[in-house]
Amino acid sequence: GPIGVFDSGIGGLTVLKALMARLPHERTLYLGDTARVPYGTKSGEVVTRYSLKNAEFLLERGIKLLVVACNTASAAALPALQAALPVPVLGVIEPGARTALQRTRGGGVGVIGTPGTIRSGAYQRALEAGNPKIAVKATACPLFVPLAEEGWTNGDVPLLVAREYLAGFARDGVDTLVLGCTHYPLLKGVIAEVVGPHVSLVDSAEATAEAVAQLLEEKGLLAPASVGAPEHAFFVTDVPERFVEVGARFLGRPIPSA
Ligand code: DGN
Repeated sequence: GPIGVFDSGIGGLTVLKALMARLPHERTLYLGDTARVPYGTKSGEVVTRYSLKNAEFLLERGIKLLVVACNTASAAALPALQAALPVPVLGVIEPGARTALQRTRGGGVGVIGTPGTIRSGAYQRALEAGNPKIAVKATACPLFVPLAEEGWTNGDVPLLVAREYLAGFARDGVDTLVLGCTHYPLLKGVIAEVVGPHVSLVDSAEATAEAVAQLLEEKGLLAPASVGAPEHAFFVTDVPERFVEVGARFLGRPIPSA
């Protein structure tokens, strides 16, 4: 079967992009819950309910593994999804936290994400589980999501917003910063400019793709190397126009509109 991937909307396409690069032979099914986006400002209970619905849709289509390609859904719903599903379920938080712990040189780890992700404390717990002495500084950056979707990823506006959100990280001596939201890799440039060259940025999407590859290998679930390119199917819960248009920027290639 294919790998199932869901997100609240288009953001998870940055995770899918990393998955496609790391596992070029795998078929994928992507579901963007565009009717209910954003998840980042909703309660954990509601996000869990939506997440179970998304998982059910993908499971009916025969997926062998589920990737929760949304930080907010991973933070709120991972245990519920793992309990409910008969296939392995991976979120983006554990892999991102693990990479950050490997990379920090002891100066502390910063985490940025949606209000829901930061409020849940999921990154903070994952980091402290790996290293109880780690200093964690977490900040919600809600305006980064609309900026990334509107394509305002360069210039004065995102730079000013990034300065407001991130000034504290430089002062607190954080040496590693987790981009704990699917949209933030698009703003890597301005984020790096604000926090400076001594802060290493962790892209949860890449860390997650690596974790998926390891899990598939361990379980003997890797797809055999095929002759042609594998199929990538996309589903949304609202009309597809905006997903197709904005999503191409997140995925780095055109999205077929069936
Ligand atoms: N995909 C969400 C996340 O990674 O937290 C961001 C989009 C949203 O639901 N606000």
